[in-house]
Amino acid sequence: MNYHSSPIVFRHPANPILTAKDIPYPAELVFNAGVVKHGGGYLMAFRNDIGKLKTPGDRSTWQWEDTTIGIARSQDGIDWTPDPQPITLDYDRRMFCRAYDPRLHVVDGKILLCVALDSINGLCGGIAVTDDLRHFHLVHVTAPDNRNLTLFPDKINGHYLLMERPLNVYSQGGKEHFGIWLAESPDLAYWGRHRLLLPCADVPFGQLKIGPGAPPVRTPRGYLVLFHAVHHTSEMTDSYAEWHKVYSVGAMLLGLERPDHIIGMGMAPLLYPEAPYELSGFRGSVLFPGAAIPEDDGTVKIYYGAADTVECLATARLDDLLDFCTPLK
Ligand code: BMA
Repeated sequence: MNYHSSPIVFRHPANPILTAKDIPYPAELVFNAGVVKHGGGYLMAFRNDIGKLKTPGDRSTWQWEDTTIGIARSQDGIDWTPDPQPITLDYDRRMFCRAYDPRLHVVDGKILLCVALDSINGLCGGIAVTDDLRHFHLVHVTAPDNRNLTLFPDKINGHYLLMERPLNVYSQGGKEHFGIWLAESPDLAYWGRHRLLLPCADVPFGQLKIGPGAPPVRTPRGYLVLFHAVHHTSEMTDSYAEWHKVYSVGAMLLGLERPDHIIGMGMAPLLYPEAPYELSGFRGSVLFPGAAIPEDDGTVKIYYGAADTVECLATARLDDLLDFCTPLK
């Protein structure tokens, strides 16, 4: 299948909008950021992989020495100024080795950060709170294997609502074939009512796996959700061993009263790797959406990591995005 980006999205001419050279501390790959509007401006939390390859020359074991999460601020959502230091997150270093792929939310006026956490016992998701945007405190860590957590902007029936993406390889014959799930909590710490929202089999361009990307946006027509979707291609998308994957951006619409009900979905990618900074980098052909910010002028800013190397911005009209989600019966 020959996919391409939808004509309703426009890459920003300033792309990439944040790269390692903008960061005032050691930085090598700056990508997969979360963004919220806060305090009259914009706030970004970005991933920064640094250090040396543990096994130089052997790309099949590429692993970076460390990953930090940085904060950057902006008045217009385009020009960003990073804080002087990365954040601290209080994960147990005997258990976990890194936190990455941050998502930012403001729920009930509180800033909430979701992250992925790697450990020798598996991949987990974490939810953290902060008072000062420097020190973050974990209030929940999932059991492995699960990550890509994103929270809804409102409580539903008094409960926080979360999208998550378990990596349930055992039931999939050891292969990737993962979908998006929902869970609820009265307090962010205790989660229950886990249920499947969208299996990847329902996404034509996400046959390997899909995962929550941008936290849901409340619109008059439903919650707009941008997600990442991964499919296999016979072409080598990166010289990384066995790397035949393409990560693109999909869109769906969930009911306002029933967010566990999908009312519309784009059956083709919204954004597909095409620009040079998307096609090559640490890992080519990877688009990883982390935020969708609606603006007063009817447009939406879409933030996404590109090629696991830089952070980018695209824009679309909200009405076009909603129309893009074909109603489902
Ligand atoms: C996923 C995550 C993302 C990354 C993507 C492509 O599994 O690790 O952080 O952007 O792979 O490498």
